[in-house]
Amino acid sequence: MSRGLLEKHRPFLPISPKTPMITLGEGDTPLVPSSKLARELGCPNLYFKLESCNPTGSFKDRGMVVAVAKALEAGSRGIICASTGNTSASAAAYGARVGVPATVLVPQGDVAFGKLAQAQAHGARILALNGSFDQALTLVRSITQTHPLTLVNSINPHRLEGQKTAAFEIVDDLGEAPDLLCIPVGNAGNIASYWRGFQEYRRAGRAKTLPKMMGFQAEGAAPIVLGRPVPHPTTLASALRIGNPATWDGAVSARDESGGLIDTVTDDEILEAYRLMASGEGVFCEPASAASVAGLLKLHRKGLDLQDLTVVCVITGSGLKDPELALRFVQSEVTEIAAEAKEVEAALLAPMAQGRRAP
Ligand code: AN7
Repeated sequence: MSRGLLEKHRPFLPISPKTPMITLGEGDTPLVPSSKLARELGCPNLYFKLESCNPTGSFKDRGMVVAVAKALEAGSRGIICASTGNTSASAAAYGARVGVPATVLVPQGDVAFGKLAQAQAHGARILALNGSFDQALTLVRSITQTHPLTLVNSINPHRLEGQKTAAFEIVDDLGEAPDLLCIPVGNAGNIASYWRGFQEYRRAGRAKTLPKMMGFQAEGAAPIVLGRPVPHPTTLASALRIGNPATWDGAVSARDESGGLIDTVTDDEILEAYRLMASGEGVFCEPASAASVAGLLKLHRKGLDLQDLTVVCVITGSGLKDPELALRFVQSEVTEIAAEAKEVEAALLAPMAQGRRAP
């Protein structure tokens, strides 16, 4: 039986005797060794932290379970968030789980279909904003000043507390911190959480070293790399369409204190990594998650020797969130046949045609 994240990581979390120990089975996600990329990059110690294996298919559940437990403890009447999709799916699921109504503000037309379907299935109130994620976040910040709703974006400190537990698990699995942690950066909460987690674990004597934090933003949505907000962020990785990250300072601290970097990856590089992960590693991630792998590929191309480094790429969300994108951007072929054995045989003998690849 799943103990759940709150129970498992209790000593490191803001849990009081009154905190309800809710769970949907979040956390404890697999750290899977790479097969193909490890060889191609000359990086024998390359691992993927599959946060896509969380209950709603993304890392957001780690922070959400803490934020919702604390909201319940405080007697909250409702939770609200702005989201590029995954936060809303997670808030909707945990809200449904504990019977607290969830309201989510999403940028209209900008959220992957699967994420919206999740929020709808869990019964959240969905407000599709004629505007950007950044505007949605500004709105929920101001609404929660005057309405008795709990904000469950990563501005809520309990979210980052929960998300740091992924760093603990990586150290537990490897027996030490990795040398490099590659991670996508959007609203920048996650990179700050991991950094906090690695530091706390070291202070607690569970690790001797700290990783370099290697964050990657999509080129068209790279405010931290540019050093200024981006008014109209664009990238095919819809989860990363964020122009003014809430945890900007935390991400910069993680980068600078760890001796890491925050760099850009192009949409083409994201797609290349997305395809490689699916067809070469058997890991179907969402494009935003592929940014971490795209970043590692970029480091390799620039000549970084990965032979003696232990590297973890965080796979933040599942490819199932956006099946339409997969069909648009991967080589695929569906052969229609009659329901007869000879047709199956003929199809098996025919060479696989080169599938169509969309531009
Ligand atoms: C798959 O759901 O911001 O840098 O509103 O869905 O911690 O924001 C999602 C972000 C990476 C970026 N990977 O993480 C939201 C939202 C996936 C994501 C990120 C997101 P942060």
